[in-house]
Amino acid sequence: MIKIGLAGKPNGGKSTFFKSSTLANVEIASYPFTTIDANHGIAFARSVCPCVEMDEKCGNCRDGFRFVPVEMIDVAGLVPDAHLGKGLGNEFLDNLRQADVIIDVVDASGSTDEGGNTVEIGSYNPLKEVDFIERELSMWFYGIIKRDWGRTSRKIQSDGMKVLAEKLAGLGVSEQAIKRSIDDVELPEKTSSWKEDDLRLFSETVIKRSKPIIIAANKMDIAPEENLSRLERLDERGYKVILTSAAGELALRMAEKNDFIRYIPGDEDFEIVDDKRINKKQLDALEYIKNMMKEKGGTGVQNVINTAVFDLLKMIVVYPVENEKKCTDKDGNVLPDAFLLKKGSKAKDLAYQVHSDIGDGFLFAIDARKKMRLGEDYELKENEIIKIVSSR
Ligand SMILES: Nc1nc2c(ncn2[C@@H]2O[C@H](COP(=O)(O)OP(=O)(O)OP(=O)(O)O)[C@@H](O)[C@H]2O)c(=O)[nH]1
Ligand SMILES: [Mg+2]
Repeated sequence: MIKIGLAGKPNGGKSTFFKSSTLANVEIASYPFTTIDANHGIAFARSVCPCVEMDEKCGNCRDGFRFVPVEMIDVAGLVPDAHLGKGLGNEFLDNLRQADVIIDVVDASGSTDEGGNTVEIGSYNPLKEVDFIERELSMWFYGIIKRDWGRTSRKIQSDGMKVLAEKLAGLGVSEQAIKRSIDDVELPEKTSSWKEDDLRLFSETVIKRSKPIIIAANKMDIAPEENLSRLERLDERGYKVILTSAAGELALRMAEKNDFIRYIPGDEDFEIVDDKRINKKQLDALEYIKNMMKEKGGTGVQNVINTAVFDLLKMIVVYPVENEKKCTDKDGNVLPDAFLLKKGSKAKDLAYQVHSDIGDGFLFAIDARKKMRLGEDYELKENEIIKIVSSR
C-alpha cells in the first residue's frame, strides 16, 4: 500500500490532519511535541467510481465516489537541526523511511514559532518553515548516505550503483532514482571523486525524487491573507501548495459521524441535517466552516491527499473483476476492489497485484467495458475495469 508521511514543525496540525483523514483517535494539543510515537492509520484517495455508468450500484462507494485506502503516518514535529538530534531528533525522522510521498503540514497562520511555541498570529513567517523542513529532510538523508561513504564509494567503483541502491533501500530509494538524481545534477560518474558538497547535492536531489513533498498550508481558517498568498506563490518555485483547514475537516468528519451533517470528504460544501441534538454553538461552528469552504473551495484536506497520490505519485485506480459481463467477483459483488497502480503499469502488473500465482499464470486480460482482449504488455488506464485470465 502507498504510504503518505506527514512532516512539519511541532504544533502545525499534523495529528489533526491525520485524525481528520483516518478518524483514528490520536492526541491533539496546542503545545509542541504532543506526538512522540508515530501514528499509523488508513486514509483514502477519492476517485469517481465506475458504477456511476452502470444500472447496478456497487455498494462500495459514496454517491459515486470511491475511497481507495492508502497508509498515513503521523510523526513527531521537526525543529531546526533535528537531524543533529535537536527536539525529538533524528530517530523520529526514521519514521518517514518508508513514506512514498511527504505532506509538509505548514502552519500558515504563523501562530507558532519554529519550535512550535504559540506566538501572536502572523508573527512567524511560514516560508521559513518550508525551507527548514526541507533542509532537515535532506540533511537526514545526507547523514545516512555519508555514513561509511569511503567504503561505499570504493565498492560502487567495483560493483556498480546497485551497491548504493542496497544501502538506501531502507529509505525507499530505488536504483533508478539514484541514477536519475546523478544525471539531474550532473555529478561525476566516479563517486569516489565526490566532494562533501557533491554528497549534499546528491542527498537533496535523491530525496526529492524518492519522497516528493506537497505543502498543506494549514490553519487557513485563521491565517492572514498575506501568508496564504506568500505560500501559494511557492508554486513559482515548483512547489505544490494547497490551503487546508485540518481542524475544519476534523469538525466535519466528527459531525458527519454523529449524523449532524451530510458531507462527503473532498466536497466543497455540506448539508446540515435538521437535528435537535445540534446546539447553537455547534451550529455556529458549522456555519463558520461552511463560509470558509465557500470562499476557499473546501477544507483542502482531501485535495492534498488526492494531489499526493494522483499528481505526485502518478497513480491510477483500476478495478479488477472476475466476471467481466457483470463486473463482479465470483460472489456477485459489483466492483469489489479498487487498486492503486503506478501510471504505466501493465495488465500483468495488475495480475501480480491481485496475487502472485495469478501473475505467474497470466494468459490475457479483458477490458470489461469494451469486451476486448488485452495482452500482458497492455498499459492500464485510469478507471479501467479489468478481468485477468490466468492458468492458475
Ligand atoms: N485554527 C486551526 N487550528 C488548527 C488547525 N489544525 C490544527 N490546529 C490546532 O493546532 C494545534 C496543534 O495541532 P496538532 O494536530 O496537535 O499538531 P501537530 O503538528 O501534530 O503537533 P506535534 O505533535 O506537537 O508535532 C491544536 O491546538 C489544533 O487544534 C486548523 O486547520 N486551524
Ligand atoms: Mg502531533
